[in-house]
Amino acid sequence: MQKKQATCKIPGYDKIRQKHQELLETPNMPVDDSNGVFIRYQNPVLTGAHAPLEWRYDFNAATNPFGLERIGINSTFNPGAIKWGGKYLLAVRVEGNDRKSFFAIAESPNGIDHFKFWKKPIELPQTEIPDTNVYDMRLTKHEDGWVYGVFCTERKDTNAPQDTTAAVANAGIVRTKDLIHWERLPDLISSSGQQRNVVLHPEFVNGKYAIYTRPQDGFIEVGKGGGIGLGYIRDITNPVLEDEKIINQKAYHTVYEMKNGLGPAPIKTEKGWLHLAHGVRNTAGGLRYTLYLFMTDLQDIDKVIYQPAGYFMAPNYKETVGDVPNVLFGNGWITDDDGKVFIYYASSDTRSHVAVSSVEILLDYVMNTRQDKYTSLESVKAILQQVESNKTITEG
Ligand code: M1P
Repeated sequence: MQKKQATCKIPGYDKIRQKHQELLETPNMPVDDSNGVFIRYQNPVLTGAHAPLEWRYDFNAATNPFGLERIGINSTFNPGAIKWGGKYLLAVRVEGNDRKSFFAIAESPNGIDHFKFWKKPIELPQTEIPDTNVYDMRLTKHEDGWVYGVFCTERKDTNAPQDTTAAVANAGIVRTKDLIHWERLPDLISSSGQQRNVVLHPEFVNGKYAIYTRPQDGFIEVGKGGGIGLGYIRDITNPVLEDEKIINQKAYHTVYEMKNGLGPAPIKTEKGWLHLAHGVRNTAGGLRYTLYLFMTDLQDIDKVIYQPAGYFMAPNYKETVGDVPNVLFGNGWITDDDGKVFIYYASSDTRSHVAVSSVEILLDYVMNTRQDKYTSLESVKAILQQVESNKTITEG
């Protein structure tokens, strides 16, 4: 049988390309059920199906006569975010069918739709001990002039060679001036067994780099550790963590009862540093991840000055479904010059979404929502007080 020419296109390619293009060009519309604090959008901004066809298909009919997808992309989630050259850029955790995650940049002209991956994923430089898996990059435009990407690097726990699930998580650090060329710095050096959800603060504090952490004893369970920590680094090229202390604790019977972790680098406002974080509680149906906000003092960045009770955003019905159900995770947000805030979050470790708010609204939410008083009775009292004060309005 005569071999097909190597330059042949696979059958059905035009249809695949057309469907992919349609997906990329689908407009995203606001959902009409806003609670006033943020507006969700109808469609995810990125799914596995958004991944470029060139990553997935071998378009040579001689080597792929049936036009099969050769490399499957399972999910696109937990994106870091940055405004860059007027565009909205996401550093997305892309996970293949092989379970390995990597980072790829996707950009949109408006932050809401038309997100398109750059041609190639990021080929992350390695340290002496290569990463097995990498995920959840937080992008920080630092006042030292670099853009830093701090991410979780996961490796096999060599102390438990027989346990095929035993792993160690730490913070990997890269920096760039153009989001194309990345310089790898040493991983975070801390006294904690493991670290995840590590985020660089955008400004120096007393001449040092300030970095948010989440020390933990085990890979999944935080154990005796946990809580959002803050520590300092003198030299980012030798990132030894000093003076780490927990600034935002987990607490019994709250949405962050089991663990919590910071999302993106905080937004600086005139009232304080605005933080987005995730809190985790356990349920009979497994872990539930929701997003919450808090604010720290502008000068004393280790001091929490506002923290509304409960969650800011929880998975809606569609978002509860995915590879790891009942999870919202947010590690990227972008503030426009007019104060509009694009909150990028992922649902159930599967897809990425956007919700839109503003600095003004988020400040009002954080500063004027009641704090948790930790009992049912206190929650009822808060409602009764509101009913009472509403009487003067509704009953004249
Ligand atoms: O599966 C939910 C999330 O679990 C981890 O987050 P945390 O360490 O806070 O529990 C991370 O693996 C994260 O990527 C994932 O979305």
